[in-house]
Amino acid sequence: MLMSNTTPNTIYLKDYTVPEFLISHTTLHFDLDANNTIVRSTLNVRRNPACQKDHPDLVLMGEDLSLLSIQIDGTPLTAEQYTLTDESLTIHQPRNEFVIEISNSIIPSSNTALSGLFESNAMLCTQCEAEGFRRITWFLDRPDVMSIYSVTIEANKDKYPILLSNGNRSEQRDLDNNKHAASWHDPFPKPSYLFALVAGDLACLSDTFTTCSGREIALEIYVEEHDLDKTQHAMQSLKNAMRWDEEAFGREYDLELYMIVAVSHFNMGAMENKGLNVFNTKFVLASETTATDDDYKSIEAVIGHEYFHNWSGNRVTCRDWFQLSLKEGFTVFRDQQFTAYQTSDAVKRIKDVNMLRTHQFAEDAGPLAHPIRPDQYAEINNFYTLTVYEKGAEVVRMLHTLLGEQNFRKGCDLYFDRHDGQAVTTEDFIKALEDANGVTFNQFKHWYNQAGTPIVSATTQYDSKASTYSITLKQHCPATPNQATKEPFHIPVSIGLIGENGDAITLSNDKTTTVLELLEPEQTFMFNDINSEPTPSVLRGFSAPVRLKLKLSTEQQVQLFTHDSDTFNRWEAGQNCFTEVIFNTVKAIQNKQNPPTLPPTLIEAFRLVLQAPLNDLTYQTLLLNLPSKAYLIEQMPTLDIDALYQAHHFVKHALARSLKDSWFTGYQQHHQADAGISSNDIAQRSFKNLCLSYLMALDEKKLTGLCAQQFNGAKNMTDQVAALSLLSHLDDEQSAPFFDAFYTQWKGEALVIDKWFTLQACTEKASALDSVKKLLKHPDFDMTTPNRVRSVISAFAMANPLHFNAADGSGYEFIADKIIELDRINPQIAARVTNSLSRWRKLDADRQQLVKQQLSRIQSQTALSKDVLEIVTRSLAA
Ligand code: B3K
Ligand code: ZN
Repeated sequence: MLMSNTTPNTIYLKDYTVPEFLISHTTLHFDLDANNTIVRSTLNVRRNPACQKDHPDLVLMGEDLSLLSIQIDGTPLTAEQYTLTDESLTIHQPRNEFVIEISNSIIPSSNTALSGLFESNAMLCTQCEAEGFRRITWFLDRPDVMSIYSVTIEANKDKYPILLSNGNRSEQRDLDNNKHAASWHDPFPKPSYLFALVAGDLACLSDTFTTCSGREIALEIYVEEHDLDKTQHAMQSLKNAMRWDEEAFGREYDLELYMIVAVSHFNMGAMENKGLNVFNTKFVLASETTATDDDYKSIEAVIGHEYFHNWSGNRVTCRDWFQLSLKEGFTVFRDQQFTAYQTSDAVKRIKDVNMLRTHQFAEDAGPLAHPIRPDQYAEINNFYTLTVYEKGAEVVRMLHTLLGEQNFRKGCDLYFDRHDGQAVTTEDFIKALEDANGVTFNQFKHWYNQAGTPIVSATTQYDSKASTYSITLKQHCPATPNQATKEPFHIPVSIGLIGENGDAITLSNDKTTTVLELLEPEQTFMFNDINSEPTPSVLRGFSAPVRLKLKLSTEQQVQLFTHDSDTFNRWEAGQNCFTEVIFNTVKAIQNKQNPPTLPPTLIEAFRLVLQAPLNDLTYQTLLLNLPSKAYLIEQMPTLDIDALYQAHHFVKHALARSLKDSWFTGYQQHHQADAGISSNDIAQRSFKNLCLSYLMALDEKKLTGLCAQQFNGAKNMTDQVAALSLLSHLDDEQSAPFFDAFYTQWKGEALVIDKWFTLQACTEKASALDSVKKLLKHPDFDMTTPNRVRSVISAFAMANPLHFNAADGSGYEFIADKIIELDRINPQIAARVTNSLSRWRKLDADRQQLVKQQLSRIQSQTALSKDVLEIVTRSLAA
């Protein structure tokens, strides 16, 4: 804890030095008790030959620990031989090689920060990434110290019949006093952040997986007994992921056992601890009645993500936390490829880009912008960001685009081979891709050290006499904190040309798509033998994380929306048209003029898509979806939230009215209350729920009745939540009975009740903030459960921009109160919520003042965590 107004200590990448000592073997003994756990650790320590320092001290990190005893090579240390502070245990000038034994106690039941060893319901479990291991015992808690772990856990047999740790089981035995012990050994050296321990009364779903080399792996998913029937999908997802990683990346699983444990109290989605993943229940548990189709998909994606870390993160890990994107960006790219393979390339790409542009671009445009490999931090947990993860994945995707599938794979094979068992840097990753292919990526590396979203402006010129078509691309990247100017990026711009009749034009590479490599601030690319002026389809597949500025006429956009063979750009054309229409409507509202009417060609193009039988109905649904309000907020230089909502409603209403019959027919054709969870059922549901949302925009009694009918007759969570979400904006008298019915039906199902909280926190009704305040008094609300906090407080701050940005500042004040309260319980979660106050520069002058007041109020609190202090300080910095 820090005193108020102190700037948190900053750690710099440039200061990195190799560790002075290494720990070859770590033996841990736990005597578990929720109120007093005794940890005994035995570390085989030796001087690091790579460190040049003479007689260094051994500085072990530790936090919130009580020291019981300490000895070296069997002899207790005298008081002069060591120094203890709140953050470290220093052994003065020890020998070159020795065994240190430390005994300490911790109190898991009071660990509400959920970092280290903590209690969740009746179980005990750990979270060590990034720096939680030091809250268990003193250690060289840094990722470049990799050690082999042997662990013994001792506990009461009734309370904790299941005792788990990393690696393979080595022994289980009974002890006196109704206790028992289990021993585990993990043969793979690992950094402390991958250590895990779980103890509890858990039920288990078991299965097996036979690897490509014929080894049989035991698979075990542990949950609380009452959730056992919701684990099948997670198990199938795990098997799919294991198979895919063998086929797509040649990666085989290494231990005899792979375990997943679902816990209710967790700061994030899941954690890739070696052989023992710990998951938020949200990303494990699913049944048709309790989980939506999207929940099913995210479970498969997260299970895949954590599994893929076994190679990209665990076997090859990060040298230091600045390299976080080495494992996270790469693993997100791998999980995206996996999901695309399991579902649809087109749909997956659109969803990922939508998320990136809505949320990561916002981060890159605000005071918290940082490169995917940051060069400084105060609290590393604040850097598990969309930039490090999602933009990091885009950077890997660009490398994949530039090298092509096969060469990219060659590079990855070399990377895994060369660095197996090592802790490395993003430079090492690039070097492996370069060496495997005999190429260099010097300029490309700016993607790692420069923050901000580049703007690429494109202009075109057609010369009918010479039959040439040229495109000029200019790049520029706005300033970001600590980086006023930038070097030009290496940007792959995938492009195709569409002829007059809508056909794709064959380009000089005999293909209809080619990748232009933009390296200079400005570059012109020429296409020959082009017989009439084409429509350009630029940045196909969103080939780089940039903002593209390209002026196309409505006719050209409609042509792309109708004919582009690139599924991403086809969707993008529709989005661009509607973005323009909505922003024109915003302007009209601001100027108190009549809103413009929708271009008839656009409505017609929409009608065609709506009525056409397409192969991929989920893709068709996306084509018909208006740009979200969140996306539009990011696109607006100065936010006018009220005008934006009005304009969005106006355009949606106009589209709903123009195509009312088709929406209605679409709904009737695809609505089947009894449908299951086949991909076709899921696609039909997404389509008809979109139709329903247009119909509800008409605000007609009969159509509200249709929605109510869907709610009442719903046999799956997707339909129930889709209907309830549409009903949630009606006045209380109309919506309350539905919320009451939902609560009565699902009381006790925590993940479903989270949805109930969220839908109320996100209502557009004027009473939103009052209901949020009421929800916090609900007996099911609990500040120590991150999922619950996210379902109400984060939902309001991040997903209800209308009321969060209320003109009187009540939204900001409320969130600031909650941040202050939360910070004393769980700093990581509090810091996440604080992000919502960072984008004040895009608000009007009055609101800017209101947010700044709240940020300063938070900053002036005593004993603020460094997590929140860092976000507040950076948010306020000029
Ligand atoms: N590596 C973890 C995230 C840890 C977050 C620590 N604050 C999950 C993941 O990205 O797979
Ligand atoms: Zn990850």
